[in-house]
Parts: sequence; C-alpha cells; structure tokens
Amino acid sequence: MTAITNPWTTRSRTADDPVDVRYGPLVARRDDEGMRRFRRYGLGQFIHFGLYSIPGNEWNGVSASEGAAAPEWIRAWRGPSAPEDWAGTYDRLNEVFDPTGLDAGEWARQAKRMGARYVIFTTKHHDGFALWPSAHSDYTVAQSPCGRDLVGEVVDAYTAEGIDVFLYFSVLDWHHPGYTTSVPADDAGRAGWQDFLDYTRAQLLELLERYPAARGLWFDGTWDASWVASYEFTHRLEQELRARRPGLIIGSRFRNDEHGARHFDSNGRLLGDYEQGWERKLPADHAMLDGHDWDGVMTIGPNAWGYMRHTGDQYQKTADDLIDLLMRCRSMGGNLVVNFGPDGDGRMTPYEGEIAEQLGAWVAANAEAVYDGGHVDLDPTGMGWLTGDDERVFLTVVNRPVTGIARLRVPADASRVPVSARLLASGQGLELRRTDIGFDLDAATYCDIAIPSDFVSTRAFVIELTLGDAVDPAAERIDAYM
Ligand code: FHN
Repeated sequence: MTAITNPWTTRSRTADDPVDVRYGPLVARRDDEGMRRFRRYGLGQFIHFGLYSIPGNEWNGVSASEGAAAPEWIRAWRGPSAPEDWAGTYDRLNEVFDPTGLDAGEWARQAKRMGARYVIFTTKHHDGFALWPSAHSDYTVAQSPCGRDLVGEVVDAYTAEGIDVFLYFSVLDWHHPGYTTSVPADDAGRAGWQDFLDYTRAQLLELLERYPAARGLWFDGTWDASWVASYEFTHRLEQELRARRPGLIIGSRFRNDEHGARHFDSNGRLLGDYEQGWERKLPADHAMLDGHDWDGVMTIGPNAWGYMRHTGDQYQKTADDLIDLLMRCRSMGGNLVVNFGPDGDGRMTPYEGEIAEQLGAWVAANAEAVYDGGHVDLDPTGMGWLTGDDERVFLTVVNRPVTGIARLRVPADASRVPVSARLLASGQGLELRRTDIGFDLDAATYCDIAIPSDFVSTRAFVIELTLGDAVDPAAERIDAYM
C-alpha cells in the first residue's frame, strides 16, 4: 500500500488499497463554459470586508497583534492585551457599521484596471455578520445603520465590469447559538446544531436566489469536527446547490467524506470543481496538481485578510512580488487571487490601491502571457516562469541573466520548437538561435535568446517565443550565427 500525502492540502490517498467511500465526489472534471472561463481567469481579487474592518486590528489604540490570529479574527482576541468583554463589544459593532465610503463601482473599476477576471467577496465571515439582508438572521446589514445590500452592490458592480463573482461564505459562525466546534454530545447540542445546519442551508439557497449572476461559492471555515461529522448533510446540500444553479462552481473546501478526508476523499479524488487548499502557499510543482484546476489566494501582508490600521514593520508584498507569484501560478495552470482589505469606511487603502494600479499596468502590457498561456511541458527555468499554448511559449523573466542570454532547454525530440522571439510588451524582435552546448548524451537542445544590453526593464518582462516545426538540428547548427 502506498500512502501519498500532500502536506499542503491535507491530501492523503492510498493508491493500491482503495477505501470504501460513499460520500465522495459529486462531479468529475468539468469542461463546461464556466470551468473554461475559470481556467482563463488568470488573476482574481479577494475582498475581506465586514465588522472587523472597523477596528482594523486594534481597539482604543491597543494592537490586537499579540492576541488575535489576524485582523479579521479580532473577535477572538485573547490574552492580557484584550479589552474587557471584548467579544461583547465586537458583537455590537453592527450598531455602528456604516461604510459610507464604500463605492462598489469604484472597487470594480479598480479591479478591472488591475486585470482581475473574478472577485471573491466575503458575504459572511466567521463573525456571522451577513453583508446582505438575510431573512434567516438577525445579524446582518439590515440590523445596522448601513442598511444597504452590500453583496448585491458588489455583484452588480463587478458583473457590470465583466468580472465574475464568487461568494465567500464562512460556515464557521461565532454568532449562531447552535454553532459548536465539536460534535454535539447531548440532545440540546444536537438540536442547536440542527438549527445551525438549517440556517446554513437557508442562507446558501438565499444567496443563490438573490444573486443569480454569481458564478461560484467559495467556502471557508469547514474544518471543525462538527461540520466534518455532518458529511451526509453536506453531500445532500452540495447536490441541492448544484441542482439549483447548474454550472455553479464549488471548490474543494466545502465538504469531506465519511472518513473525514477533506479536499480529497480517502481515495485521493478531488471533492469539488477545483483544488481550493492553496492559501498563502503554492504548489511546489505542476506534477503535484495531478491535472486539477486550482487557485492560490494570497495576502499582501504576511497574514492579514481584513483591514489593518497599522501594518508596522510587517512586510507588504510589492507589485513585483505579485507579478512573480501570478506567473508562477499561471505556469502551473492556476489563478492567483490577491486579497484586499478595505477600511471600515469601505475604502481601499492607499497601498493596496497603488498595488492594484501597478499590477494592472504590467498585466495589461503582458496580457497574452497571463490569460492565454497555461502550463507548458518544458523544464522550469531559474529565470522565471513559462506559460504558453500550442503556438507560443511565454517566458516571464524575473531574474534577468547577467550573460544577456536567456537559455531554454528543449527536448531533442520535440516536434515544435521556438523559431522566433520578441519582447511581448513592445514587440521588439530578439535574436534566437539553437545552441549546441556540448553536453554528451544530452536529450535536449538549447534555445538561446539574446536580451539586448540596451533594453532597460524595471520589472519582470516577457519574451514571446513562436513555435514552429523542428528542423534537423545539424542543418540548423551550420547556419547558427549570433
Ligand atoms: O480563517 C480564514 C481567514 O480569516 C481568511 O478568511 C482566509 C481566506 O482564505 N480563510 C481562513 C483561513 O483558512
């Protein structure tokens, strides 16, 4: 029996000795229009916005960084730095929640300029506060001075910009009295949990009913033993959600099998339409994905999804970091989703706003490499990331070689090889030649692209290689000149 474990996504499977699984996948790999769009999203935006955006990781000038996991977790602030009756204070933030600066149209236009093709918006985070006037809860925008349907505003504004919307929904709920982390052990606990399951189902159906334009549900907070033990319920509910909205996209974080295996069932089969475990981490290589669709969600700071008033000395990713991560994801066929945490008034922070513009300028100049290119079967290169299709290969150069030569290793038996090269952003042609570097018994040939010494780049740049039929390398070697 071979146990294969992926430490990133709790994936574990037994290859030779299948386990009996009744609550496994409900869908096989999809190739409908929705999933084809998903594969070409390239770049997404995550928005974490809610009551936690008001404190922004501090209260009365005291930082929660010593007592809470992340700004959006501030309700769980513990330890000596936590204010007295903090949870009670937090729970009443709905009484002052009124983000008058929130202009979903402005967010959507900024996301469009950034090049995002989908947005994931927090309809309800762990605190249980719903950003739509849910009929199934008394803890929503309707019970706040805001009174607006923020989910509806976001869905409409992003849809109008041609950006697909995925609704983030936390199952874990600190507000619902029936919620429990462990499996309920007595009748009262079981009745409360059943109430909670009914409420969860009702809210999800309500979201689908209210927002027909939403393309997917992005689940979170599904790790507690209580939810894991509710596999019959979640299996039924996934069927119901898919029946209500044909084409709906649901990632692998929603449910588990009867043995508690999450993301992948006990036989290693994906539990959803795409792999949804890549959070603040990325696959080591393309092979470990086994051909599954996936996205990677990423914070700009170290681990802050919600707004942080003071980021202090915490490293904030730069546009260069994000370009690197974006193309790394694309080289493995995935999407990068960059998180934004607007402030309590609903405004994007200046730093994140600037990042969006800088990233957007790069994406616009190199759009074909970002959106059109998927994984290509060439050796990875330390210079950067390879994307492409049958006709082209894009090399995103992050580490510019001091030799002035970008060298790619191409299998000697490849039928299609690079025949011309140019800088994607400007169209400037580049010299390309096949080079015999003299390695004995080498199963590869080498394709050298000259990067002009007077070409100045302050960011990563993309070399586009056009593929053509391979010709006899010996004949080509005679002509090689540079
Ligand atoms: O606990 C949350 C966290 O606050 C944030 O929402 C991220 C986003 O993917 N998800 C959870 C942790 O996995």
